[in-house]
Amino acid sequence: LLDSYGWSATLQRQFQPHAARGLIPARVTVQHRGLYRLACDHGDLSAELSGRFLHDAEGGDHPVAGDWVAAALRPEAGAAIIRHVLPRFSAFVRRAAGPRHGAQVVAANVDLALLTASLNGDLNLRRLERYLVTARESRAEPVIVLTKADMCEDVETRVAQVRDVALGIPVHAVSALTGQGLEALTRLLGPGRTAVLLGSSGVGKSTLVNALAGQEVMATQAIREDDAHGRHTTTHRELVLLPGGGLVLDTPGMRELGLWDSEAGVAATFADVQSQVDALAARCRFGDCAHAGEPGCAVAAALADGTLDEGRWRSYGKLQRELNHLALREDPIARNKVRKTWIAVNKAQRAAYRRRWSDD
Ligand SMILES: Nc1nc2c(ncn2[C@@H]2O[C@H](COP(=O)(O)OP(=O)(O)OP(=O)(O)O)[C@@H](O)[C@H]2O)c(=O)[nH]1
Ligand SMILES: [Mg+2]
Ligand SMILES: [Zn+2]
Repeated sequence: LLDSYGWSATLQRQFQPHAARGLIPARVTVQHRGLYRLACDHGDLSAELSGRFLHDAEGGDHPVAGDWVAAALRPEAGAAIIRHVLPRFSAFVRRAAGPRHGAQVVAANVDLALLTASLNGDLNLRRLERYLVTARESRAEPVIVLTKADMCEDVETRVAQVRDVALGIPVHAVSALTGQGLEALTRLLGPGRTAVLLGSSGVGKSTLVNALAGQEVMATQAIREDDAHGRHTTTHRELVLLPGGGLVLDTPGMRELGLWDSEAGVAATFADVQSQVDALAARCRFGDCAHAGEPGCAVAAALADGTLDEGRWRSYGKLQRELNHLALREDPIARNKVRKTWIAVNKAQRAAYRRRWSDD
């Protein structure tokens, strides 16, 4: 059973010290507040966190859906206690929503980040850029999925607009209703490969899971008629094993996606803008031009005549300011702790990944 959930030789090695202490390996399939469901060789278990997670600050990051954990079986049938989280090879991390500061890990150990937006209504490219930044930072492979193609008159134009900001990241138009594009998605999800669906409420994430699974696994609900917003139908995260052997993780729709520690992600997402600005800067009147209203600014001229896309330029600046603000405000110790839990082990891998994105 573990193999079908993507267990690997690397994980097996990392698990050795826990095995020596009599713990069993398992993957978190459902996460709902403090309650978990685990998949393991003993079947499906319900689990809670150990006291160390709950009371000890050193317990680190709580497990999330997709995590591999070391658990202790309890005397009651089908129950376990989660003692450790194994190092994550990828994590989609955002700034926690609402007044709570800090990072929130939305999904862990995913190979693919399916960034969803609906073709029903206005496409928000600026929001999509946020998803791209966070996904490029996650070490999962980003793929853009435009849903509800059956409700759009001009799919090709929309796809082209999205491609302009995707900088080579694949874009798929799909419809759960007609089946358009589903085969292409299924092909991306080979056996043991995990994809997470991310996006706003109502875009059709759960409907897509059901279509891929070939059965009603997740509840779905019509969007609001007045403003076409979703109703936040899904309230927990759930990893679903597909008939073809792939795994897809459904998540609750996000109201906002605040950036967390994403310098490399921002740089990669706006690499085109940055190289354009680098070239223009040589023609600014002042050598130290900040392109913020100085006379004789070549960037301002390019914005005025449309050679530089104003929407993207503004978006780039906004996200950079958001990161600077975060760096000043957040407690560096808290930030380090989050980084530590999933980055330390794979530092070299991460460097290689960054090179991969910065090369293009
Ligand atoms: N026409 C059409 N409607 C769709 C499609 N996919 C989803 N819908 C509808 O969109 C509505 C919302 O779908 P959900 O799957 O519940 O959306 P969700 O993204 O899971 O929303 P949250 O769980 O709130 O985040 C439902 O009424 C679906 O029937 C599609 O491809 N075409
Ligand atoms: Mg849903
Ligand atoms: Zn300038």
